[in-house]
Amino acid sequence: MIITKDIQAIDSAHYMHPFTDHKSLSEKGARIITKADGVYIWDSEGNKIFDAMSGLWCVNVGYGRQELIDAATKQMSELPYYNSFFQTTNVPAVKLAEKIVKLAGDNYSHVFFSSSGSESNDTNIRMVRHYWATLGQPERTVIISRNNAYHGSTMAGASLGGMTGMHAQGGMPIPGIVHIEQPYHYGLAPTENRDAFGLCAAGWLEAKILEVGTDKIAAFIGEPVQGAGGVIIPPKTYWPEIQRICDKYGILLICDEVICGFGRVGKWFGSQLFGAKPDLMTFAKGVTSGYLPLGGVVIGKRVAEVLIEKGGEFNHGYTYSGHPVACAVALANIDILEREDLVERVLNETGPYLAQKYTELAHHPLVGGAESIGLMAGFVLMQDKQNHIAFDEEVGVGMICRGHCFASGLIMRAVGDRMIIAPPLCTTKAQVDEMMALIVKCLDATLNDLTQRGLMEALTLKMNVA
Ligand code: PXG
Repeated sequence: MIITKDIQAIDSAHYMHPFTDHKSLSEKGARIITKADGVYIWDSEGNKIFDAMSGLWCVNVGYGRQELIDAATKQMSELPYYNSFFQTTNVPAVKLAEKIVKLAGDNYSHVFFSSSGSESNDTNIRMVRHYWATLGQPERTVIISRNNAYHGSTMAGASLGGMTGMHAQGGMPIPGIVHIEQPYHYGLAPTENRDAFGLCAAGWLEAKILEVGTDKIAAFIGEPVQGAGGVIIPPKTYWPEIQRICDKYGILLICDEVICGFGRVGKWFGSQLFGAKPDLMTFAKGVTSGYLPLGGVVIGKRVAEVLIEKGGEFNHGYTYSGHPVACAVALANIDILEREDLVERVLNETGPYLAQKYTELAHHPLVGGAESIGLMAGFVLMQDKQNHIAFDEEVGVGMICRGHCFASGLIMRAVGDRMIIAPPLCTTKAQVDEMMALIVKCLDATLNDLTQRGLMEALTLKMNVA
């Protein structure tokens, strides 16, 4: 029997959480999640909550999958651990590398394993610089990334990312990483033609390449759809143009597929949907549906051939690279995704259904720029969407809305004023309906709350005049 108050007190005394203001958390106490099944989680007070964030964008096959538990148990009893450093290997890692290369397509030949997205992006930096040094161009070191990107929380990951709050702590970005503006149509140029804006945003890459020097650039990195940045879906013109620019200057393209990979947007990898052919793809999260930590980099033939034929020893690796239990769970997870056609269902059934629901949601007075792709979606809470007027930052409207979601049994994430979801890929259409009803309920509660606080007066006045 869990006594909520006791666990909260110990939590507060000893457990330092990621991305958390501990002073304010200890005042109210952390919510203790105790069990989960399918798309639902439960807290220690017995509340059932619809997890519309799949944990943290990772529990793609849903909670409580016995196949994953069995795969882990079996592998743990056979071989719980062995490394791949000293000319040894293990069967699950080999099979998983082969499987991931197959899913990635003809362009790819190898996989490097880590235990997280952050580590994988560290690997990417090491790998692209080693690649260019091997080719006799060691001055090609600079990696171009984007504002509001998320690539992890290690020094390298946070530097690649474009989160100003993260850069402000700890002296980042590290040298050799520069940023361009993100392709956020609704936020940056809502009145411009969307496709024209996509080309313009890709053009910022070319401008940066020319500014830094074409012979200095090693690679460009981007998430096919920015996740932690608030589900920023780029115009369809963006990625093909990015690819064209990378090809023109011969620079490597890295797609960070940590969120988009393994089915989130209705393809095995997001780049496959958007018409890009990255040289390297970062993955983590959905590869095991979060049941165990695993990440890695899918390596294109262009890079693999150079590293293998001419690169000598790559002085890089992690204790848990190719961890047999994590790899066995990943194989079982991919098996579920295939057997239940989950990726295809996201593309043709649940994704389009969610898109239709988000189109309807756009009629809500608070909702601006509602859009979705596959099973990820977002909108902005707007004070006056007709005139594109956002709430004052001090209002913290995202947090107000998130509070109503928590209270109503829904996990929906706030990124500033953007409210985002990424439910498990096993979510059924009936569960999409259930989730949408909760979202509308929370939006109505937020509107009511804001109205009572006198924050919607301007809008009410305008609506009355209209
Ligand atoms: N790349 C991307 C695209 C990610 O979304 C990482 C790398 C880093 O992965 P690890 O496994 O090192 O955490 C991520 C992680 C959020 C949130 O607030 C998102 C992530 C992590 C923590 C919080 O949405 N994504």
